[in-house]
Amino acid sequence: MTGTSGRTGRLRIVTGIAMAAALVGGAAAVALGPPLVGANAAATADTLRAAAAQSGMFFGVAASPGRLNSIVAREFSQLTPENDMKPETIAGAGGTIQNTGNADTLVNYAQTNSMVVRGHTMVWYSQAGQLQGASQSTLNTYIKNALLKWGNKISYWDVVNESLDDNNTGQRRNQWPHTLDRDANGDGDYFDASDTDYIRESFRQARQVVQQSGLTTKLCINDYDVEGLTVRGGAKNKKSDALYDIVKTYSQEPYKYIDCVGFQSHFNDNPNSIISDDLQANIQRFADLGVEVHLTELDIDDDLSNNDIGDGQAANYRKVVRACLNVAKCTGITVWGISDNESWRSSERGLLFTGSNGSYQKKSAYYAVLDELNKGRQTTSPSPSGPSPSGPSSSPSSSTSASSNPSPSNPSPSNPSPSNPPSSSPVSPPPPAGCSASVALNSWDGGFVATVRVTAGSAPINGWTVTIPLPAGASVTNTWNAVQSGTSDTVQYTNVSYNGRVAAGQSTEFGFQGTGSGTGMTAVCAAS
Ligand code: 9MR
Repeated sequence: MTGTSGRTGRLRIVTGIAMAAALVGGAAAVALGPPLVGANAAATADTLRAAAAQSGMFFGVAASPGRLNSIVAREFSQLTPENDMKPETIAGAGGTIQNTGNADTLVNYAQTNSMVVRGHTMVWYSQAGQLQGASQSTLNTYIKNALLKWGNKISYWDVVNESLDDNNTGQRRNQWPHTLDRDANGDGDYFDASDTDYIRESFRQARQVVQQSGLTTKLCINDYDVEGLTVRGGAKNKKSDALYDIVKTYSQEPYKYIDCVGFQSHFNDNPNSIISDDLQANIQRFADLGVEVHLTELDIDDDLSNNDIGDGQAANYRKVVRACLNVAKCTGITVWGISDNESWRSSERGLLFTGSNGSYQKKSAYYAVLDELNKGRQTTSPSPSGPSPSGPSSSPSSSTSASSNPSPSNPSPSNPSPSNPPSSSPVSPPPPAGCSASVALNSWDGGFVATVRVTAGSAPINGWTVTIPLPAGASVTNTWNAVQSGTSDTVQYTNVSYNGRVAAGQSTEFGFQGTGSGTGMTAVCAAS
């Protein structure tokens, strides 16, 4: 149930789970908690749950009954049982359910406090208890029993957890339940009709139960080290690509089994566990399949000394929360515990509070997350697939859409950007000056994400326009942090309100996603 492979220097427990939460949507149409200080978009929310609710997101926590002190309901709008819903605890013989006392306590607490619940987890090689080695038929019995036990009180279930191998191989694991798989035609995947795939079968069963019982519970797949398009050094994240293939296959016709994907988001110094600059692009890639994306087990090592992204833990939290906020279908974030002292990885001090036994102090990471949540979503172009009708609202509230990173109306004292000072600054418009733009590309079969870096020349600029001739057959499907004009042939991007001003020699970035091949693109920048 645990593993150390691929971890640099420290033990990493490789377990899996997925969280559940569904802010809005089906049975999960749960009000987001106690008086929502931030429900009025004009106000600044002073709890995580209220701040997230402004963007139609949940902000959740993993807990066990012993940790249900008042801070949980005050700060969090979603709850994941950290261990109490794992088969190790609740699976009986032959796929029955037993010993649900702690899980019931958590579900009842969530109901009382208007929190969404994520069931964690059904089919998993680790902590499998009496399911270990079970047949697909027994797994199916268990899946049915687990779904029916709590029904719509559980908004999201991690049906399959941690199905993929460590070390960026892009392969599935080889231990049970993978031993149930059979690649009938030997083509290297389990997606053909003649193949046997425990992922497909488990989701098929879950979907059938949901449909036949009229449940609104959403069905998720969850994994770690899948967060970025790339891993350290810029190599493709093959594990993420493999997850993408699974979600793409089983979320679309003719299956339509998978509703949501969880990026566990245990960020640390491991080369495959870093916070890469393309996190947002990868969230967007999955979101564009029409599924909800959640960051399900977030914690961030407070010493990412080998991961030179961000200035420290608070900045890294800010970056991760921002990546989610900028994708409309990223509908929730869950931290994997309340306090460093009580975390599964306490030595890395990865959470938002310190202290124990209900006596908690907020860390600077907490304030960074709260501030970032209060800025709301900043998507400049909706996902082509759009938010699901039953999903949380994707549209930013009036104040949050206007208040972006950091906007004149909502400057962020803790994260001033040289490229975007508050409007109150007595800055006279600089003379027009030059800029340059470079394109970094991440490609997969049939698609790509381009990250474009705009750099001011020797003088500051007040705005920019980037022109990019696309390769033949390429077409843009989505853009963030810029205003797009055109989708094929030659496309143009101009700055949005918060990233037009760039100090001399400084840079800002925007991105876009496309179909076809983006290879060979160059960009021309004009400053204004
Ligand atoms: O946080 C959980 C810890 O208390 C357990 O001892 C451990 C057992 O494997 O599982 C931890 O939770 C894991 C989650 O279920 C799946 N993803 C990784 C989490 C951290 O290991």
